[in-house]
Amino acid sequence: MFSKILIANRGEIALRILRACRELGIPTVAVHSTADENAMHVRLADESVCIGPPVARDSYLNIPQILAACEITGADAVHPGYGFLSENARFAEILEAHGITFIGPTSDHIRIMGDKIQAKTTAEQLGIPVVPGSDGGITPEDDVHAIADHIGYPVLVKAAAGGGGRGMKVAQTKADLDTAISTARAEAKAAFGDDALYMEKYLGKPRHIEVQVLGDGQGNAIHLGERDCSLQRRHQKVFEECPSPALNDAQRKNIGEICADAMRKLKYRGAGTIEFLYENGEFYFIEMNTRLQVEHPVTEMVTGIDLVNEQIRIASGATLGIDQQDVTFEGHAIECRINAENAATFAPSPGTITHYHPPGGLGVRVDSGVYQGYKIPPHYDSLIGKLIVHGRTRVECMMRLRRCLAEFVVDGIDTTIPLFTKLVDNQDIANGAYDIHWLEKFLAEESQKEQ
Ligand code: MV4
Repeated sequence: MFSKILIANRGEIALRILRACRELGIPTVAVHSTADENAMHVRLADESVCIGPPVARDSYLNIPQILAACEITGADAVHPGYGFLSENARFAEILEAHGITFIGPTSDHIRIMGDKIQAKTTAEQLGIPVVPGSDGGITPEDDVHAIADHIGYPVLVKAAAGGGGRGMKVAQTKADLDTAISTARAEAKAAFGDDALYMEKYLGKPRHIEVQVLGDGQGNAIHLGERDCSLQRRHQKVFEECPSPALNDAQRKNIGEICADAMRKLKYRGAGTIEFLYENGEFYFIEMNTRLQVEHPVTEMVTGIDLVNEQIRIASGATLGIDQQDVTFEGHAIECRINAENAATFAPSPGTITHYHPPGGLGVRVDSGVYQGYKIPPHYDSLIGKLIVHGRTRVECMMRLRRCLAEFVVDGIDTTIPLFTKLVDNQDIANGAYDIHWLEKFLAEESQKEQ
């Protein structure tokens, strides 16, 4: 096992990792920017190292500084959390070259999944159902009209280096195709310095359903069910649940086994998430994330499995300690992302938290990095915490969530809590009847009402 783990992140996820380390009896090192001197992860860690100025590029993304922090403290492993360096294959390679373990997949697997064309080709070879589309990328020499006619309109042009919704263009008909491709190519070149594109059938009203997997890099892998993350705004998830209200046990088992089998063949190591669009009873792979995800707690609440503990054990060379038969799904969990933003306009709202009272009680988990008197710096993303609620049924979970939202006090700044108060009382949400476009439509209607 590791003698010391450096946590290359901040906020709630740094605390989440720290807690897993503490339970394993492993000392921790926090790294922080000058803006985060008073952050909770710095206070709770056994040691801390300041790695640079507020701007993330010079601190949380500064590889030489993080390496130096490992050297100074004697950390022999790094947990990257999510965001920042978590899917940076070069970072994983550099750490390994210095004899430090990257708590995550191999750099090869990170690199494959980072290229959305390679990810899709790999998924298809592994037996995962994919969205019908171009066979690999589309080049200027290809007969793109023939490819699109074969797929059938509408088609979606995507950037290989994209993901998270950047660099996508829909062509409703043949007349839109050339413009869609040239604008997508120009945007991809400008945004990623890589103009590789591919084409897919455009799905009109899918849900976003993702499968959690764990592999040990030695050919053992399991799935931990799915999460429904359809409620998004501008490609940012807002509300996530486990299980998906759209699936039955047989469907879960089927897609879960397909994913676990694929991970066995790939000899995948660590935690991963296989993302699908789900429409008319069919799953279509879109991307794979090779990191721990923000919404991992809903899976933990329903399975009772500590994903960060498993990531650390696996990274230390242990084999997967859990058989698929040992994974059981109990009840229902929902996560609400609490952002320091106005609940109607989504304007960022950094500043000092004057009063803080998180909810508690049975089935309630609050993962957060804030405290009363804490000043939220303006330099980072606006996620300040997550409210995760578990119930024996979805109805019980929703009732508990309503109670928790009423109890939650965060004064001094605007938060997204009032949005969730509206969502828990909405009939479509109560029915689980939503797709990836539902939230944006709801927000547009709400802002009309305000006028
Ligand atoms: C799609 C799609 C429809 N058809 N692919 C957006 C982010 C990226 N991860 C994939 N995305 C989409 N891919 C096909 N073939 C619609 C989206 C999409 C979306 C997906 C998941 C959650 C929210 C979304 C919002 C808009 C578009």
